[in-house]
Amino acid sequence: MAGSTLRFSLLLAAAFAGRATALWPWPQYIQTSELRYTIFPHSFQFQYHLSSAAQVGCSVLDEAFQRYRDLLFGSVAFRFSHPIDTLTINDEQCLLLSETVWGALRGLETFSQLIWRSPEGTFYVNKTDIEDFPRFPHRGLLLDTSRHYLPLASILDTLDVMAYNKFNVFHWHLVDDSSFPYESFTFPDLTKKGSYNPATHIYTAQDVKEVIEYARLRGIRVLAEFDTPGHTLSWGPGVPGLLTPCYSGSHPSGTFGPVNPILNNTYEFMSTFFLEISTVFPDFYLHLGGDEVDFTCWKSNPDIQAFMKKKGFGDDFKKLESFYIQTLLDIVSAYGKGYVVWQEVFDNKVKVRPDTIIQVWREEIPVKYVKEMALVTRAGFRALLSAPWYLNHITYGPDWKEIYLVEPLAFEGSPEQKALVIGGEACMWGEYVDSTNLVPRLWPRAGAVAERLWSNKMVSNLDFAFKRLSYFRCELLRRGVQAQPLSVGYCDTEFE
Ligand code: CP6
Repeated sequence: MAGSTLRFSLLLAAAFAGRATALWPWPQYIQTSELRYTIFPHSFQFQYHLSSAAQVGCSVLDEAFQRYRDLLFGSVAFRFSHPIDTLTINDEQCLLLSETVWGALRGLETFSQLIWRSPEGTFYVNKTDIEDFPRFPHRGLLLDTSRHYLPLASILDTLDVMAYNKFNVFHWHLVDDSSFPYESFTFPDLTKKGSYNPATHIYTAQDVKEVIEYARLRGIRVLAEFDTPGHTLSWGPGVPGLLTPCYSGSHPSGTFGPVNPILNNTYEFMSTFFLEISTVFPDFYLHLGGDEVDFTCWKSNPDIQAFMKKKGFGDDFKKLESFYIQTLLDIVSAYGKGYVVWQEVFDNKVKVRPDTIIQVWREEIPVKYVKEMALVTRAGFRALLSAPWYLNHITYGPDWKEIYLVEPLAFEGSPEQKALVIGGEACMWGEYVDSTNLVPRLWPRAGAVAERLWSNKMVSNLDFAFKRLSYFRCELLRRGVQAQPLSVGYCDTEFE
């Protein structure tokens, strides 16, 4: 208890220590002082410490040094291709210690947020000590590239801003009912017939590689989602026979429903398709969807009715859904991948591997999301929280506050259960979002989720958050991100 009291007083002290209040998200421990150092952009340089395991040639950090130099000093910076003679006075060095390159990346971001500029244009950094680490290991952001195609540049720009916020997982909801922009090399017809425009509105293998590498260099994993058996209308044209034909009375109506779960062909297709996906996306995890399966079409189809009878499923279509998902999960498991699924898979009592991650997204149904977190973790599964973090929902007013005040562990459960919450994700569904409105709708609102997932639970004062987030939003503008305002006011940097 003494430790947490101390932490809190440090936090308050820092709140009044001038420019350090610009940090977002707030670090775990910070000690700042009024003492400030001048930074001379022309002689400033990032260097690997002599004792560092990482040295020049570590692409993640070499490139990060370049990016942060540009971000901080822009065109005033002069790039050294050789180390300059260093007169090292202790007070003129800033030391960043980290066990991993990923931690060093986060530290560089924090450092960049500590530097400020006087009205005369001089750069300063206050004497500061920080110890930092994330509260949750999974800090994700979902983008939906099916309802509207997002140009590659929108995705890459988003990854940059994610890194500014210390997000570390890009959940790429690649395909859905509306379009299939992922270019599959095993099934090119999926894209040719399922994308909005196969000449322009697709992600080629090269694009996908670029996203993955751009994300990696910023310490971000790419979690690819291929959602089945629902949300798959766009798969239909490219793979004849994959979707269930719906019936009106005794005749096919000409419309299609979810993936047809009763055919061997379906599973053969999924085996081949997910073999490709397992190799294209290097992350251990794939997201297999499983949400919002509409049973109307399955119910109407006589072949499915007969299959239900044969299997003894009665008229419980959840059993049919479970049959499909279980088969799919076995296929993907065999490729050595782990998986994340939406909560319905858990709600419908599908037998999943014990290392499955359940993503909780429903606010109220079948139970309030807080209760769902308790149920999922009581069953021993790891959980991701998304229900209160739907950024596609907008209202007039400061809605970031509600987002910010969510406490992911505020459910009834043992410490072991709480430890199963690995984090959460902000979701930006795309029905009403494309590249014209993505950026201001995301930022700085997603930042509220980022701080909740990074900072100590006790960092929850709205006035303190408002000051820092407003400042951070201005910093985003300075960095070229069209982030929307939190309230009335202006930024010094607005018209630079
Ligand atoms: N698409 C998919 C969606 C949603 C989900 N899955 C969704 C549902 C409700 C709201 C927003 C988005 N558009 N594939 C649910 C996980 Cl409010």
